[in-house]
Parts: sequence; C-alpha cells; structure tokens
Amino acid sequence: MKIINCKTIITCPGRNFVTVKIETDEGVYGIGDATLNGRELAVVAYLEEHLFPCLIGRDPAQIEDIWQYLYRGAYWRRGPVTMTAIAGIDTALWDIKGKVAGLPLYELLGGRSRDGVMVYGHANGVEIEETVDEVAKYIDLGYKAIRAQCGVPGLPSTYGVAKDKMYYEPADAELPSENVWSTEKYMKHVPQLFERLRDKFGFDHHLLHDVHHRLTPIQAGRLGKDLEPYRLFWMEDAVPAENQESFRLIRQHTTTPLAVGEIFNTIFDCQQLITEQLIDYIRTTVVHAGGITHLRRIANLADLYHVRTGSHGATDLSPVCMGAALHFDTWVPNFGIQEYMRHTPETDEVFPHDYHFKDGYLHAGSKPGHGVDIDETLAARYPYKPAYLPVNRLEDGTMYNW
Ligand code: EZ4
Ligand code: CO
Repeated sequence: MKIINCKTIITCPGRNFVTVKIETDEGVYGIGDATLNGRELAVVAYLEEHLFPCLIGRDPAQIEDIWQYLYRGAYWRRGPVTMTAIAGIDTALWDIKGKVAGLPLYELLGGRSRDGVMVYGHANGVEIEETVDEVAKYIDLGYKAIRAQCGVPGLPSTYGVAKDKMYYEPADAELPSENVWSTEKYMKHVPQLFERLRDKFGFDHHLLHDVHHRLTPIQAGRLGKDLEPYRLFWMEDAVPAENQESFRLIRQHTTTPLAVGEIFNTIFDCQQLITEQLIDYIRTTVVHAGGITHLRRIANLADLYHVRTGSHGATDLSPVCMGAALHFDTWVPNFGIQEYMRHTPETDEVFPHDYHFKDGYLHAGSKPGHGVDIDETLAARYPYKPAYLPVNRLEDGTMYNW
C-alpha cells in the first residue's frame, strides 16, 4: 500500500479546525486533527510545504519510521507548530492501520483496559452562585467530575468565564482581546467558590480547577494549601511550566494534586516533572504532542512514576482528536481522566463520530480506526475565520500570562 495524496481541510463550524487527510492507492484513507488555536495556518503551511511532499509513495503502515523521519529527519526539533503537524499525520496513519486491520484503534494499542473513559465537564459563571447552578446541571447530566471556574470580583473578565456556557471558546476576536489580571483578587476568591460547592454538593463528585498559568510557585503553594479542605481532583497549570523545577516548591507546600501539560509538545517538556514526581497528572494530548506514537511514550514514562493521564480536551481540539484520545484512554494503563467540552451541533455534523457519552463516561465506539470522519462538502460551507486567544495584563498594564 502506498500514500498517493495528502491534504488539509480547514473548516470553521463555529471555530477553526485543521484536518489532515491521507489517501492511499487502495482507497483506504485516514484523518488526523492538526488544529493549533490561533496559529492554524502556520501548521497548514508546515504540512503542505514541508511534510506532505515527503510522504507521497511511502507505505502508510510504517508509522514509527514516518514519525522518526518527520521528527529526527527535519533537524529542527520540537515546537508546537512542528509537533501539531506531525500529530495530524500520525493520527491519520493510525486511522488507516485500524481500517486496514478492521480493528478499533484501542485494539492496536493493546486492547481495552476499562469499560468507559471518565470525563470532566466545564462549569463556569460570572459569580459563584452561577457556577453553582452550572455544576448542578453537569451533575444532572450524570458527570462524575466537573471543573469549576468563576469570575473574580473587581476584574471585568477572566479565563474560564464564558458567554456561551456549554460551548466556551476563548479565541474570541480577530485580534487578541485584552484581559486584566490581579493575583490577589483571584486568590482571595477561589477558596470561597470551592467552599460553597462542597457545602452544597458534598464530596461525592470530583471537582477540578484550572489556574491557567497565573501564579508564582509560592503563590501556587498557598492556593493549593487553601484548597486542601475541599479535596480537589486537581489544580491545573498553577504556574507557567517552562521551568520544570518550579513545581518542587509547590509540592513542598501542598497535597492538592497537580496537573500540567496541555501546551507541552514533547516528552522533554515533562521529563523532570515526571521523573521527580513533581506532578500527578500529565495533560498532553494527541494533537499537540506528536500524535498517538509520541503520547504513548509520555504515558509509558509517566506510568513508572505514578503519574496518570488527564488529556486536554477543550473545544479547539477537534472531534478527530477526541476520537483518537478516547481510544488511547480506553487502552492506557495509567489513565486518570479526560477533559470533555462538548462541541457545537454544527461541529458534530461536520465530523460524524462513533464516540458517545453515557453516565459520566465517554465510550470510544468500535468502528475500525479512531471512528471519526469528516464531511468535506459540509466542511466547505464554513470558511476559515481568523480568531485569536486573548492576552492578559496586570492592573498597572504589565503584560502577563493568559
Ligand atoms: O485555554 O484550549 O483546560 N483547558 C484550557 C483551554 C485552553 C484552550 C486554548 O486553546 O485551558 O480552555
Ligand atoms: Co487548561
């Protein structure tokens, strides 16, 4: 079997998605997600100009060799654009392998390790009581785990607070919108949110929180400590993680479990975090960490150090990524949890899929490959629209982390 054609499909059914499609001389094709929020066309150019020409004529069964060719062979390694492009191709090749074998992807990885994949949904509100109502909705829908975010008094807007609650999309403007941040105001407010939630709902559901890279290590230690009475499933992205050693200080001060990694693209971004047991959950996912082939390596390393997976699953990760991630989650021995933000009905229509939600779990389905397809005619009806993630400034105007 030979690869005869590769292309990207760009579509915007509410938000932008980049999909790789690889076609073979035997008629079998595979697809992979290659969406990098706010930087979509950089990945498209990398794929079309630099990677696709190298794939024509190759045997799609040689997934490992192709991965090594694209990673090592490029000389220039790592980085979000490169690794997202490689991920799109890698996912499409696994999809082809599954279709050729007539097996769902989780069977190729080693088979099912669990019946369903526990997911967490996003509850958010401008005020605490609004978030409380949203958490109640997720509990009614059957969720076992819910991430809770809320607005901070004195700050006009912040990460995690959405106009459209179920379909939160932070890339909201043609040029980056600007948020204002105060660590002091935030740190005073968050423990009140979780006190109220535990008071109202008790301890039967997992609660999670995303700090979105906004603290210093000692502040994160303090917040983790303040949240200990509410027994969070995790505190996510407490500090920017370029400096992996930062987590040592957080660890010294709190037993609140730590999650990080949605913006990591290789095992080298989390090597120290894992081997020194500085985190509890690694959030790398298929689309931004080099595909199934590389994510498997990260998960295997993590398993040796009691670190479990908790893959990123926001709406900017397309249903193709979600499908592949769910097969991965169904297999991976050290699974922790999977983030699940529902896509809009328009997006679900463009990407028909085999996965489904039931009683707090997602089920990968049993179709060969990852079980997600793309309706190209429908996709063409939603042309690309430039959209950026916001930027963040402190109250005195200093640029900060978003
Ligand atoms: O801000 O996916 O945990 N989820 C998140 C997401 C990210 C977006 C960025 O594109 O932090 O909402
Ligand atoms: Co996050």
